[in-house]
Amino acid sequence: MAKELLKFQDVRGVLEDTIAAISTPPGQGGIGIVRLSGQDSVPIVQAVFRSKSGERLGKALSHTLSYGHIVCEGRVIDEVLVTVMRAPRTYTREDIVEINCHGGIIPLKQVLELVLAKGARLSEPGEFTKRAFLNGRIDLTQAEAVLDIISSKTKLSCDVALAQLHGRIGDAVEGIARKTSAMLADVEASIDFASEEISPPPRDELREALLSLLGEIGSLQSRADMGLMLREGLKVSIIGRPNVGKSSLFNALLGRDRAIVTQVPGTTTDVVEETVEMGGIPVRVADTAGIVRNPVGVVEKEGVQRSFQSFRQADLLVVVIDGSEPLTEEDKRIIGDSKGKKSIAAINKCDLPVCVDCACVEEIRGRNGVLMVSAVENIGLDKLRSSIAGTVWQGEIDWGEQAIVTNVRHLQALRKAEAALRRALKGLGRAGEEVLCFDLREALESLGTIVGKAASEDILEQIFSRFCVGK
Ligand SMILES: Nc1nc2c(ncn2[C@@H]2O[C@H](COP(=O)(O)OP(=O)(O)O)[C@@H](O)[C@H]2O)c(=O)[nH]1
Ligand SMILES: [Mg+2]
Repeated sequence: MAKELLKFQDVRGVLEDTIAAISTPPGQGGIGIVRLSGQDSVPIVQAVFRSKSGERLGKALSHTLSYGHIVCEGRVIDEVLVTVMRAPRTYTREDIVEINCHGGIIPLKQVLELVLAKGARLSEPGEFTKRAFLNGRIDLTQAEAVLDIISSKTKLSCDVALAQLHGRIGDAVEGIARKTSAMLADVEASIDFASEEISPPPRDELREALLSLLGEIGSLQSRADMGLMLREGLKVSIIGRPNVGKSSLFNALLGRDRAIVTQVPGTTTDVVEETVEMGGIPVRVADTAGIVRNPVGVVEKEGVQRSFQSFRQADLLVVVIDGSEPLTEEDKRIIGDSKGKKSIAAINKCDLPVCVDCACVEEIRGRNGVLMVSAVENIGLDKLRSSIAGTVWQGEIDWGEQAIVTNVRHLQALRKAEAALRRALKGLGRAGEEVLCFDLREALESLGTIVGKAASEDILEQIFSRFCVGK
């Protein structure tokens, strides 16, 4: 792949540098690592390293540790363990040296400055991973997966990112691209060698092949909603009139007292958000100020406005109703308003005698998704959690088999490829071979951007700038 990339991107100059960065998080730690990648990694570190055994670093076997000191003008900067990993069996496919220092910011900075002074260049964010991509070790989906693994919020989202790192999405997309490319080659041959009586593939055959490609893209897209939720998290907003127990429910779902709860209506004046895991999905839960028809005063007005904003932005609403009181007009209005969105009605305070007319709630919002809960007595909360997760998916997902699109960029490119293939399908029998080739090429190009075969410098910049410096 590296070769193909060089055709449209001049990366040679960039790859000649040796880059260096502190790869561990800032602050104090047991150890801290300064990492170098590039052809001069070993000589640069050798120039500042004095091994205990007296052996030069250049002589060290690949993937071994050497013990010694980093020294500057005869002065010991730190006691270190140095790992030498020689190309190509490394993260970047280049020579990599990692200096394991004592994990304080001062020694790390000094060691970094020293290797920079000896000729290394400070790496840009994500540049190590970018090199792994440019050197053809991983495709772009795998580079993105590295970022997803680092930032994943639940084990499940981490598992899906790991599957992506192992090439699940890349392979699926490459498979589709290969078939598209083969079809394109057949049609092109019939144009180029028309005089030699190579006839274009039969229409029926082309139609079938296009439909099959569209089917494959469709099945990738069909799991994207779920995948995006898994990566980005599900936005849930807890809404209802004042004092029904929204903040209590919010705290109960979080498992700690995050929001203030009192018996005074109007206690919550702002939106409070936290992320919790439910059924493997990262869920961003928002507790909101109680919605009243005629808010009084600036604070209440602003609070209600923010509640509506959270309401609009949410993927899912949990409408809380106080079960110990009869339904009010405000309740009915809020339940009615929530009908246009995915929502669950939680009838709270079910530890107290039930006064609310549940049939009326069901009548307004439909039968499904009405749950009895008690935030204080912890009743029905597991059911609420699984209902929230259940709005993203039902049942178990077989992670072993499926490629799951978790990334908006991939989804957009799939949509573009799909549109181009649909145009090709529509044009069959009407438009000429040249038009068909044009559409197929466009589909191929969109698919290419996913794995990085046709990714522009802009796309790369967007992706890798989101990494931290030492990754
Ligand atoms: N008995 C009972 N009281 C509750 C329950 N949930 C909340 N409360 C009480 O209802 C009052 C208002 O709760 P709060 O969470 O502040 O409501 P919010 O205004 O909707 O956020 C407080 O006195 C809570 O202790 C519940 O499940 N059972
Ligand atoms: Mg509250």
